[in-house]
Amino acid sequence: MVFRKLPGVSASGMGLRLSQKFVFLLFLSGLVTLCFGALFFLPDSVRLKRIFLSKTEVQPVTVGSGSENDVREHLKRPKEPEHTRGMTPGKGETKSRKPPVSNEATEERLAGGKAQEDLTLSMSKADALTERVFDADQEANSDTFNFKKFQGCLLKPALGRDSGSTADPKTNDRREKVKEMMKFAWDNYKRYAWGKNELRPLTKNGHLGNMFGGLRGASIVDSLDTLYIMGLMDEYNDAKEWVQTSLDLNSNGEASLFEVNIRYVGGLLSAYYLTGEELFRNKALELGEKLLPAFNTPTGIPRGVINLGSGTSWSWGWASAGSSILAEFGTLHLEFVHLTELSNNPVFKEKVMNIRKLLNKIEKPHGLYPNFLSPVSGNWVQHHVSIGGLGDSFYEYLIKSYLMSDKTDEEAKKMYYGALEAIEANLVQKSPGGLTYMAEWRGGILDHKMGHLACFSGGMIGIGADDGAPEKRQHYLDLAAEITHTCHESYTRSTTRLGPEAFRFDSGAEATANRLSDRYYILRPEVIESYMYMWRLTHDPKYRDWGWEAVEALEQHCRVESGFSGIRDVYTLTASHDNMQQSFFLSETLKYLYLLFSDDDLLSLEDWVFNTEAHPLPIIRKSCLQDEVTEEKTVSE
Ligand code: DMJ
Repeated sequence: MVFRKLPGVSASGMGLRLSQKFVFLLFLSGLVTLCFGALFFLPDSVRLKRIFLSKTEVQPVTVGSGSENDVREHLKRPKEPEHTRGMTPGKGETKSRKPPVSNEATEERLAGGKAQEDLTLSMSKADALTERVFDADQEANSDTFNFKKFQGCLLKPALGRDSGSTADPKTNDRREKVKEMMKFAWDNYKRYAWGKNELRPLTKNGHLGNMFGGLRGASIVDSLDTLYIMGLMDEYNDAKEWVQTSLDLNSNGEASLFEVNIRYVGGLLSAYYLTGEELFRNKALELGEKLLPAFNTPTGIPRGVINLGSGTSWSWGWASAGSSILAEFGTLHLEFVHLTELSNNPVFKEKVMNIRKLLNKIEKPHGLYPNFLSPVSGNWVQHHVSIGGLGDSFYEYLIKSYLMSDKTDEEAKKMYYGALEAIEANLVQKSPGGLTYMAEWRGGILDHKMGHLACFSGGMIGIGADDGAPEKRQHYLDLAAEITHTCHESYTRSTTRLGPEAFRFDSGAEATANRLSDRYYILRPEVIESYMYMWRLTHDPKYRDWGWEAVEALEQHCRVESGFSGIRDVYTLTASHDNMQQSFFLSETLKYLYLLFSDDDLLSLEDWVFNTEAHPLPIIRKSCLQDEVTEEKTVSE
């Protein structure tokens, strides 16, 4: 082959230039590849990454009411070992990664009632745009909430005429006993676990866990309102001071959106509404703002896990096909409506109204709401329906949204009664022994099991009874009483007189647990919660007696030297404690007991609804709040 010589360039010189060019080009292409590769390591919020990867990162999830086979296939796939699970996603698969968790986390998530399988988080594919919510105007507007006027719109003083004490000495003694339990639980938390999330009462130390994304003091924030209504003012003041000086919201960990919302946002909101302390309002708004990026998904349905620092969000790895959980995204409404109320910023309410809109639009199998929904496609991922874990508080928030809106939110009302009708038609069962219970529904097949979590439904159906169709009102009240009775039976049929985590109505079981793994009791409130509502609605003294039975059982089996602990088996008297004083024991279990032994005007149901963590939020009386004439109407407390 003849090379035509270029002027002034020798053949060997030309070969050298060519190979130099080749090396240069090779280097250049390597550099470009490296740059693109590096994009994958940038945090999700970095702009370049969003520009280059946003389209390709959002992968379709194979879901939908019509694709149950795909879903079954997905569920059948053998699980990868935890340390590698989902680390190298293939095309069309969900990215997931293992969060920095210990075994303790399993207990915590079970405590929240939402974790059923493992703890792998699947990484969000949508951008986590951090949203600066408050512009200067809105910040100015946020000062417009008039606390005095709000108080003037309450029908009764928040704490009642005499802080809720009753005319009956026996009931008052019981009430004092519950207060003593709260003080005992609190003092031990303060002594051994101050600033941590929960107390470990056997080992006498604190527990942080990883449910709250690095936030601390869950027991403090969860206790503020309980301490306040019980008149434990020194303790309340310590709690308030801690919030002021030590509640740091600038944490950078992965939090459960649901848990942070119900415990922290809910706890801060109710502390504000009870006390008027601006500190609580400001903290609630600051934290609410940090939760907003979780809604940045193709549908606006938030993912379950959020990094409070970066705003990046994930779906729980155990939730199939990167789905979001009904009880999690459906349990934001009350708090977010109040965040808008207090800030004058519509963004919070808009986010939850968007969830509502999607749920209204989507087809519901037999009128039921399945537990898993894809935040990408907006379709159901599985047809598993439950009034217990994974579904529970979604239904609760429908009826409470209606009540909290001063009965103006007709859409919530329609959704609630529609859902209840479907539940009655498909889930409500009668056992051979005559006990009414709520079964679980799996694509049309019933699982005759009821979780402790589902026992809240007695109270829920009770508070909704009065606004149902006139011909159904008595029926709903009867149904509420029957469910509450069944849950009470699950307590009385155990040796400790505390109820198991789940009880069954098959293979000869009648409100008893037959599996070892269902026998634990972790200080949960739901059964007592229903006693409290049923007492307020009927004044049947049996509910107070049932509550007292629970107090005695808690004292006998859960009280230890330094606090209260859950137990591993309600059917044995040789106590095996789980060494955990859950924060909801202080915020819910003890509060509901205290209210059960108090007068109805302490946090009257005419003025307040309780969020799912028992934090009282006021009914929003728009017309009164906007009425100039009622300005400064005073309620003497
Ligand atoms: C609480 O955090 C709330 O009641 C939630 O709705 C369910 N789980 C616990 C109590 O059992």
